[in-house]
Amino acid sequence: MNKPRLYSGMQPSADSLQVGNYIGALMQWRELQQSYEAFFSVVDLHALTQPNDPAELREKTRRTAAQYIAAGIEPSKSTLYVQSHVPAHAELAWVLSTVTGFGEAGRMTQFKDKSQRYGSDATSVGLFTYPVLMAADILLYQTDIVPVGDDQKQHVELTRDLAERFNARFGTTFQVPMPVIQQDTARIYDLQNPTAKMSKSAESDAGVLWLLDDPAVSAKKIMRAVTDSDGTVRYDRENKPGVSNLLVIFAALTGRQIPAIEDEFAGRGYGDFKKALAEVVTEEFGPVRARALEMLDDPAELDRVLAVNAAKAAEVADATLADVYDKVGLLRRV
Ligand code: ATP
Ligand code: LTN
Repeated sequence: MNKPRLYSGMQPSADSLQVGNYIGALMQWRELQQSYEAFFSVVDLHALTQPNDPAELREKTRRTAAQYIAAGIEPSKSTLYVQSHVPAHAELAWVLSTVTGFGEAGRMTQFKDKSQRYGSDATSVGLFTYPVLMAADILLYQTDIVPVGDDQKQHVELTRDLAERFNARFGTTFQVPMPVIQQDTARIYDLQNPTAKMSKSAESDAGVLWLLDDPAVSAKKIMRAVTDSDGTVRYDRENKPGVSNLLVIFAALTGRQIPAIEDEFAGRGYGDFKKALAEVVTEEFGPVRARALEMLDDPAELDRVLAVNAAKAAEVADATLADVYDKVGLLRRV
């Protein structure tokens, strides 16, 4: 029996992933890879839409892949690869761009936000077509589900529209994928600014817990996390965003329910609670960090694993691309 297909990816936009990436994405990917035929990519072509130092981008790409594996994505079970290693992504993106409306792409809120921030001269055409490349990633693999954060939902909806339009115009070619959006509790906020999403590219890193941080540094950040003057460990997103965020992290990493954690810390101060959370974080990330650093000590072996997986990915992707080229009427090279 063929398992349904799953596709997801992350940009190599930092040296380390942060706890939000781990809880909001990697923990689910790890689970879902058991019941899906999963493809996970490090989307380095997408990362080119931000300014990058070339040597650093290469390093971040390796580091992101190493952290996927260290967090439990199994490269012998799931196809974990680097996007640019499979040329079909860029090729399908071109074809899809010819069936994407200019207005349609212009309505993407991520593009509107970013282009407004950068100004029109610093906004590249690549940033505009970013969602079309993402649609190519997904459609090449005849994907059934795409687990992503809320912010990417609109891009997956566009992907569905493009697939349906292409199928209607040229005959059934693509599986129409479903977005799988994790619930609100899986959203992790910045420890210093608990109403803003924790993010790899946050302006200050004081409120970001990095997977590859030294445990002592993470502990310090947790002890300094913004709370409130109420003094009780209780979940109340509206009035106690800082404490609620820490509770969500605690619950996600231990697999425990929030009320049970509230009970455990009833009548105890924030200090005790934070100390316990620091231990949970150290226990969870200590081994992940060690495994990732060990892999990064042997980049040749990591590159080899990525090459094997890129070849697996290309087999699937090339078949879809060949079908697309035929359907749209490109002359085959003999
Ligand atoms: P950047 O700042 O470069 O945009 P990011 O840290 O916000 O990076 P992405 O690379 O955009 O993260 O996202 C990768 C995956 O991690 C996505 O599935 C996204 O939903 C998830 N993710 C990112 N940040 C969080 C968060 N704070 N809480 C829950 N999930 C998150
Ligand atoms: N745009 C996504 C990263 C991404 C992706 C994908 C996610 C690129 N291609 C395909 C799922 C499927 C982001 O910024 N998180």
